[in-house]
Amino acid sequence: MVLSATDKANVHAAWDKVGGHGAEYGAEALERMFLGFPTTKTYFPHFDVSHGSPQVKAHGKKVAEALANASSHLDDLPNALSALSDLHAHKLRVDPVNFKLLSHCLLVTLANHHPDDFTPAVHASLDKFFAAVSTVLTSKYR
Ligand code: HNI
Repeated sequence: MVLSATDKANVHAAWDKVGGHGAEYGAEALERMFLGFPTTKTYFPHFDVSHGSPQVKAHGKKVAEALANASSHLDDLPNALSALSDLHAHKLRVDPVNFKLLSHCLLVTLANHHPDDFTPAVHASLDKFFAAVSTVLTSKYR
């Protein structure tokens, strides 16, 4: 997944817009994933996944921080996400299809909060970004 210079600029601009809302958006994306794709809940049997759950909020913050970190290391995602890649592949063993589901929910969440910024071009760049992150997080399975 190669991000062009324009894609990179779009990703940086989008993350600037997210600003201090990362944790909130992360939790919203997770809630959308759990509701829209209930099979994803099987990876979180130890979580209260109901609306407003403190566990979902805390996890949303972690996911958002990882994505913010990724967005500032677009030229070196494998290195920036190495530890998370080990975790998801070797310990959590999340089936790669689930990354597409979470990525979709992240896109919907961003579109919901920033409709005017979510142009087709920005949509495409963010989709490439999430696909690139997902590729790294699922790269150690095989
Ligand atoms: Ni994921 C833990 C980031 C996709 C299931 N995940 C984390 C952590 C981060 C993270 C950060 C916390 C690591 C730590 O504590 O050291 N996950 C991401 C990112 C993506 C992603 C950036 C993709 C964009 N994870 C997914 C998907 C699933 C998933 C698609 C399953 C549907 N992740 C988990 C589970 C944990 C987890 C399960 C452990 C949660 C816990 O706290 O027990």
